[in-house]
Formats: sequence, structure tokens, C-alpha cells
Amino acid sequence: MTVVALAGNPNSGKTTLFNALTGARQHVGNYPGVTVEHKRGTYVHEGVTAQLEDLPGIYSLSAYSSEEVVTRDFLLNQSPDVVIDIVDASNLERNLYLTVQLLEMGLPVCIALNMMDEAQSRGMEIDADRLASLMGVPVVPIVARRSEGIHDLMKKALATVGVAPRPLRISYGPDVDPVLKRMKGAIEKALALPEAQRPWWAALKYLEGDEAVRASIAGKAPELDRELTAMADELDRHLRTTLDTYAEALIADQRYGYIKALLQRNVVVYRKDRDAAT
Ligand code: GDP
Ligand code: K
Ligand code: MG
Repeated sequence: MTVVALAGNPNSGKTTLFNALTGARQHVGNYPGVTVEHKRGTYVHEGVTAQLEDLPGIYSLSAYSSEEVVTRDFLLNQSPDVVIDIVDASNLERNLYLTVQLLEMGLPVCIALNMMDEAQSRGMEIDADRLASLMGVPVVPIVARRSEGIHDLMKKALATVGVAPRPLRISYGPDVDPVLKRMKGAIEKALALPEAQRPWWAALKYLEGDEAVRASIAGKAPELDRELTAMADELDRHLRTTLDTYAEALIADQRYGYIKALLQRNVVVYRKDRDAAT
């Protein structure tokens, strides 16, 4: 069966959408070893069925919290056919930080623009088609609490299954980009490593100081790990002396910069006649 994962920030409406799509066809358990809830359900509508996974809410795809680890491991190892990324439309900028990371991982993504009622009452008009063309993935406005748009969302999400995703590649600037490229090349040569399937992403994770990715590579290819660690350390030293920063911070800044610039391209318009009562 087609597997659809629901990912998004906490409080973006994942569970509301999951419940609206699966009704009583749900199974709730725990992920092994952690007290993080695992919810699986079945979507059945007009002859279409799919398996739905309500993943733990996260703000980032680092591996600092158990929620982040569980969600990331699921996305990396279970390879869902499509990831519905639930975005709170009334908090677009903050929510897109996760979206960018999902796209950088090269996952097949469909964006659910939830809480459109809330955005509207704040006087925001969001151009979903424009956002879709800028991000290169479908964007479907919904109001999960009222089940509005949810079948259209599933239709668009399932239509992407089997289409090879185009990973997002944003520039991290003249200091980081060349190092990223060299690290990617080094990882690509280690064909037997699972990380070689996502060499650019794995290189980026090294620069972000991701212990899980480092440990995974170090366990299987200690020499490659030493090489990558040396490159990452050298970049950090350079950034500290020239810009008083370090790679992880610079990468986060550049991601936010990318999102800010994107949103300024007529994605959001504030109505002047907004409801004075809100
Ligand atoms: P989760 O943490 O992502 O699972 O989010 P929940 O599904 O628990 O939803 C968080 C809150 O947002 C709840 O109070 C929901 O009722 C509310 N909510 C969900 N969808 C919508 C929506 O489309 N519009 C509005 N206004 N509220 C919503
Ligand atoms: K709310
Ligand atoms: Mg939830």
C-alpha cells in the first residue's frame, strides 16, 4: 500500500488532519525504546486507499530530541512514498524552516497549507500556486479542523508518487559551498554507505555537527569520517576567524534568509480591509 507520512511543526494540525483522513481506522502504539507516540491509520476514499503515518511534531531535522530522531529515522529508513508537510499558514516563515530541510533531504513532498481560516482572519492572502512554483512541489490550502480541502490534498499528494523528487539546493555562500562540494565528492566514493545515497545532505549534516550521521559514517568508514571531520573543522576555524561564526549557525541563517527572500516574492499579501474584530 502507498505510505503517506505526515510531518510538520508541533501544533500545525497534523493530528487533526490525520483524524479527519483516517477516522476510526487508527492504530496507536509507541516507537521502540522511546516514549514517543506512533500513530498509523488507513485512508479510504472513493476507491483510493493509503497508509498514513502521523509523525512526531518537529521544528528541525537535526537529531537533538527523540521526536527529531524518530521522525528523521522514519523518513530516512522507511522511505514513505510521499511526505505531506503540514504548514501553519498563519506562521509561514517559521514553518517553512522544516519544509526547506525536507526538500534538502530530497524527499517527495506535498505541502498542506493548513489553518487557512486563521491566516484569513489575520488579513493574510497566500498565493498557494506561487509558493508551489517557487518551491517546486504541490501546495494545497486546507482547513483541517473543518475537513476542508483534505481530499484534494490527498489527490495531489498521491499524484506525486513515483515522480522523482528534485532536491532543493540552496547556496550557503562562498565559504561553505566549495567545502560542501568537496565533502559530497568524498562521500559519493563510499558507494556501500547508505549516506552515499544522499551525499550532499550527509555533507551538510557534517557541517551542522550532526552526531548521528557522524557516528554512522565513523562506524563503517573511519577514514572517510576523519577526512570529513577535518574539512568541517577547518571550515569552522576559518569562519570563526573571518566572520566570528561557525558552520551550523551560518547554515541556519542562510536557510532563514532563503525563506525570507522567497516570501517577499508576492507569496503573502496583507489585505487592508482586514476584519477589525480579529
Ligand atoms: P499537531 O500538534 O500538529 O498534531 O496539531 P493538532 O492537530 O493537535 O492541532 C493543534 C491545534 O490547532 C488544535 O487546537 C486544533 O484544533 C487546531 N487546528 C487544527 N487545524 C486547524 C485549522 O485548520 N484551523 C484552525 N483555526 N485551527 C486548527
Ligand atoms: K490554533
Ligand atoms: Mg499531534
